[in-house]
Amino acid sequence: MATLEFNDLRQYLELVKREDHLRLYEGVDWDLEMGAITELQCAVPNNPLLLFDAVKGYPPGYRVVSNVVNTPSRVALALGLPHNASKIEMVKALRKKLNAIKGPIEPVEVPRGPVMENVITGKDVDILKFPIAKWHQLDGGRYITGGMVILKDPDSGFVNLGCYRVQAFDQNVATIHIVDRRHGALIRNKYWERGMRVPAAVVCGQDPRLWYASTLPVPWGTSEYGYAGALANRPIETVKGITTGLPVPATAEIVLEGEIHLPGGETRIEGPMGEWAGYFAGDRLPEPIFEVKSVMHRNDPIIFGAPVNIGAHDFYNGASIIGSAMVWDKLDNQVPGIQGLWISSEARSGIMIIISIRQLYPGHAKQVGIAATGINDRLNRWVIVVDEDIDPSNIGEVLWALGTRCDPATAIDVIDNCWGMRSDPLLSPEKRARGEITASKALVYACKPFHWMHQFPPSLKSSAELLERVRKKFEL
Ligand SMILES: Cc1cc2nc3c(=O)[nH]c(=O)nc-3n(C[C@H](O)[C@H](O)[C@H](O)COP(=O)(O)O)c2cc1C
Ligand SMILES: [Mn+2]
Repeated sequence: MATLEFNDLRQYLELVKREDHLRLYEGVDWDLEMGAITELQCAVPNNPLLLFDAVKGYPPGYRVVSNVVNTPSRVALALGLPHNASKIEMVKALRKKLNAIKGPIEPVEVPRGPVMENVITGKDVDILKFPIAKWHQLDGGRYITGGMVILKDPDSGFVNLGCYRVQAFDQNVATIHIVDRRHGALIRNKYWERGMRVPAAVVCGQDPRLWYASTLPVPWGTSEYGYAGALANRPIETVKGITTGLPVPATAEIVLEGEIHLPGGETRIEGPMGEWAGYFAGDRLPEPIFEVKSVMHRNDPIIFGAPVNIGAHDFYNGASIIGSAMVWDKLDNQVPGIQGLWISSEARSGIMIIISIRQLYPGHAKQVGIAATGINDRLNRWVIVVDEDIDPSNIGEVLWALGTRCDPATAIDVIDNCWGMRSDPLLSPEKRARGEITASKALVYACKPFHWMHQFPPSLKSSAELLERVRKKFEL
């Protein structure tokens, strides 16, 4: 059997070429065309991973990939999960895998790595020599969307990796947009409070497991390097950054190193950018610049693009598997009877959680709803609780439950003034101006009312046994 091992982005692309579907495009413009192709492909089930080479105005070899891990089969390849399993089976398999992890596997520093094939410093630095895309029509400029920002906590020395958007302005000027409560912002602010610029490295193109780690709520104090090492079951190799001394992945495609200036210093108006919720909703504010002092890159470098798109087959389709596994795990520690959990990708990251339960006692469904919304760290507007016969990842079945088992007058709880986000498209201009960054949420019980569930009309669905027997007999 062919090995499914990989050690960096290139080896993962080879794996996708062999086991899945990779499509090469040449002569595409970085200015909106790459973005539009990516967007169109997100409407196609089981769409290919997109590789852009010979981008308009750029020499061959300077490449960009998009739609990297947005289909269940490519998530399975990246995380070593079973292929062709149902979404819920994949979530279960990932939970098992994550629970088997004993702890972080710390990275190891090596003297040299492929990222050092090209080293550029001083006046020769030019980040626009890479075909960084403008993805969406209203984007404020060109964006590195699937990169990772490496920062070191000046107190404890732990190294944090976070996926934050990076806008490329000039040869050596970019900005890094970090939301307030992120680890990256906490670390950055510590330097700023001490009147210091912030040493930072931006990685564009890396092992997808490392990238996943940089997008997940890995606890404060645990380096995403250690988490990714555990996912890969081997330590991530790093080399010392030539400007910052920060550990950077030895097999990274491109690493930009430099300093984030102080808030009172040089700034650029950042954004807008098509964001997670599918809108240009965030504030357009001056952002202190990230001054790039050196660049390292592999020969024929590949930028990892991860623009947001609306579509059943976009990035969130894959992210749902991971998010669902993490929330389900935490929920299982608090309440019994959880049969399945799915974070709807269509509703956007964490906005809608659907949970199937076997109802065990009066109030059980409410307990599940309340616990789930407390656990979810994203902007969670909807929790839908369904019975065990409903597959939460099958939106048709969920709508059936909503249509037939949810009495709106009695089975929806609305809770107002919960925590919100500035990038929430529903945040009114008035609330935004007052700094009242809150949102409401609904806990929806689309399950049979507990106290008369045994009198609830039986479902017309045939038993699994009958269906299986007939399927076999008539080769359906
Ligand atoms: C494609 C993508 C883009 C993201 N862009 C940003 C961003 O621009 N700013 C931000 O603060 N978080 C962004 N995030 C979310 C963070 O990566 C995520 O919350 C992560 O857990 C943060 O890591 P940290 O807790 O170590 O800071 C993005 C996530 C994804 C998947
Ligand atoms: Mn972190």
